[in-house]
Order: sequence, then C-alpha cells, then structure tokens
Amino acid sequence: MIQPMEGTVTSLRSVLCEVDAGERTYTCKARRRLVESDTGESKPLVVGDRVVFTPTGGDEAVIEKVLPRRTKLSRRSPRGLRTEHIIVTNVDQLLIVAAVRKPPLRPGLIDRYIIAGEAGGLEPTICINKTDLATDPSEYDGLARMYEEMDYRVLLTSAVTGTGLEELKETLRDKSSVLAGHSGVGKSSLINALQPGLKLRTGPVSTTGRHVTSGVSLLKLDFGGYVVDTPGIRELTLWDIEKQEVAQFFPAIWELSHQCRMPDCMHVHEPDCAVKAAVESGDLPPGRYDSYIRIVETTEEPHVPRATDVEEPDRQITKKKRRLSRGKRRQDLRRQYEQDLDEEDGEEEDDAPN
Ligand SMILES: Nc1nc2c(ncn2[C@@H]2O[C@H](COP(=O)(O)OP(=O)(O)OP(=O)(O)O)[C@@H](O)[C@H]2O)c(=O)[nH]1
Ligand SMILES: [Mg+2]
Ligand SMILES: [Zn+2]
Repeated sequence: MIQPMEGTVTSLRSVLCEVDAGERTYTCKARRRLVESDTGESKPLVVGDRVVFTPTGGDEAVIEKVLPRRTKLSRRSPRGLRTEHIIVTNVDQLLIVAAVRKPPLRPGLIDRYIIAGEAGGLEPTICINKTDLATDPSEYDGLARMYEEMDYRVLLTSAVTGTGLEELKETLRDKSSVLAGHSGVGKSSLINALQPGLKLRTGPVSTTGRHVTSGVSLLKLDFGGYVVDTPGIRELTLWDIEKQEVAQFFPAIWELSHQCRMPDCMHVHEPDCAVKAAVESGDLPPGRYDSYIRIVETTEEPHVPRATDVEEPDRQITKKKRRLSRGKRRQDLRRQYEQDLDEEDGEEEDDAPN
C-alpha cells in the first residue's frame, strides 16, 4: 500500500498545485471534499500549506488533508466581504517592500501590512528599496526613523547598486519570508539580486497598475531559507481586524488613547480626545493620524457576523485578548497553533487501527 507523505505547497495553478516533499516535487490535485469544504476562506489550499498527500504514480499525487496553519498573511477577499483570502501561510516574517520615488514612498500600505502581519503572527520588517533614486537621504530617512521608533527593523536597499543587499540576505537567511508591497517597488528584483539563478520576471513600473509577478510562489534560497514573492497590490483590505483594534498598531496613538475622556474613544469625532489634541499641538505627526483614520474608515464595523463566527462562538473573547503587546499576541497565536496540532494528533490516533 502507498504510504501518505507530507510536503509543502510551493505554488498553485487553478486546480493543481506543486508540493515539495524534500527530495521530490509532486503535482497534486486536492480531494473533492477538501475543495468543497466551506472554511470561510476563498481557497482550500494556500502557498506554504503543510499537506498530507498520497502519490498516484509518477510525479502525481492527491492531497488528503491540510495540516494546521502556524502563521498567515490574510486580506479580505476582493470577491466577498466575508471571505478571507490567505495570501501565504506558515512563513516567519513579512518583508514589507516600499520604494523611493517609483512608486512614491508613502506609509499607507506599510501600515496596513504591519497590521496584517502582526495579526497573522508574522514578524514585519520594512525594506525601503530604490535608495539609488534619492538625491538626498532625507527623502527616506524620516520614514525609516519613524518605523524604527515603533521597534521595526528598517532595511535600506537598492537592487541596482547593491546597497543593503548583504543585510537583506542576513535577514532572510534560514527563515521563511514573504515579500509584499505595491507593484513595481522591486520585490522580484531584490530576490533576483540575491539569487540570480531564480530569474524572476521583473518589469518597468506600470502606469496602469498592472503587476508583473502574477502568482504567489515559495522559492528555496541557496544560502538557506525560503522566500515567497507576491504580486504587488494597490490596496490591502484588512481581514478580521475591528475598528477598535486599529489603534493598538499605532503605538503613539495607543499610548495617548488612555488620556481620552471616552473610554472607547475612536479619536474621530469624540469630545476631549487626547489624540486629536496631540495632532493640533503638533505632538503627534498628522501623517500618523491620517493613516490611522484611513484604516479605521475602511475597517469593518464590529460584530458583523462572519463565516468564522458561527464555528467559533468564543472568537470575540479571543479578539479582546489580542489588544495586548506584540509579544503577548504572538504568544497567544503560538499557543493556539500548538493546540490545533494536539487536536490533529488526537484525530490520527482515532483513525489508527487498535
Ligand atoms: N532604480 C532602481 N530600480 C529598481 C530597483 N529595484 C527594482 N527596480 C526596477 O523597478 C521595476 C520594477 O521591479 P520589479 O522587481 O518587477 O517590481 P515588483 O515589486 O516585483 O513588481 P510586481 O511584480 O509588479 O509586484 C523594474 O524596472 C526594476 O528594474 C532599484 O533598487 N533601483
Ligand atoms: Mg514582482
Ligand atoms: Zn481619543
């Protein structure tokens, strides 16, 4: 009898996916029940998934099940308000790539990715690429310092001149990372510069907003580790984040919020708001406040029932617990993952013949 094996999904194309099983790569189909199971997600399989599969001859195989996901980078599916689109799963860190000038350096998408990364258990690092295009470091220094003050690592790179590439290599070495950001910031160029053999397609910054990289794929790095290249996006709509939770990802706003009169102040129209007062007095940079407000405005109202709420009635409680420090949030996610794994083990024991 053919023994089931374990592997990692490295890419997806329509109904088929590539699974890396160590010495060999298999082209797999998923069992019908996996495809049809309603998980509230837009796809049953995601790049980075650990799967159990059965070879069916040659390099072909069938996926039997998906193992619990350790981390995930999610967005709200453009196809459905209540559908989660998981971009990638089981990676350690999120490299948020932005660029100097082409396209213009702005914090909006960086802030959204920080939230998505933190919420999914990934460690965000910011990479400001195309530093060669700046006539003066002041074009990016202020932004870099701002994120460093928020305790994020900031890398300054140029895929053209090679600036910062050694540091980038060390950041990626022996870890699994996903690169994300606007189209044309140089994600694929950076990966190519570190490992030219990958020959990823790159292209001029498009004026129509079309991205060059078309699918998500997990790539093995010669110097150790894995990297996931993703297509650039224009907007990231957050998944599973409520308006009230946004402030905790803006440390300066979060600290001030304890001085607001209303205990549940959203810092929008409320009276005696310490955050708005700080913007007026110049103590809080208006750019930070604007970014916060834009995210709050595009975030779901609380208590909108979602597909996942039905299966997890205590989810609202868990979410409250997340209003904590980064370390605590990661710890909670880790515990949840270990719990899922334990349940997984339990299931297998039940299946085993006595
Ligand atoms: N001057 C300069 N140009 C760069 C740099 N990195 C990339 N580019 C150029 O920017 C353009 C876009 O680069 P890509 O690597 O395709 O960008 P991407 O982020 O992968 O884009 P998508 O796949 O569309 O999301 C290409 O013309 C690259 O040659 C850099 O550090 N400096
Ligand atoms: Mg690309
Ligand atoms: Zn307030």
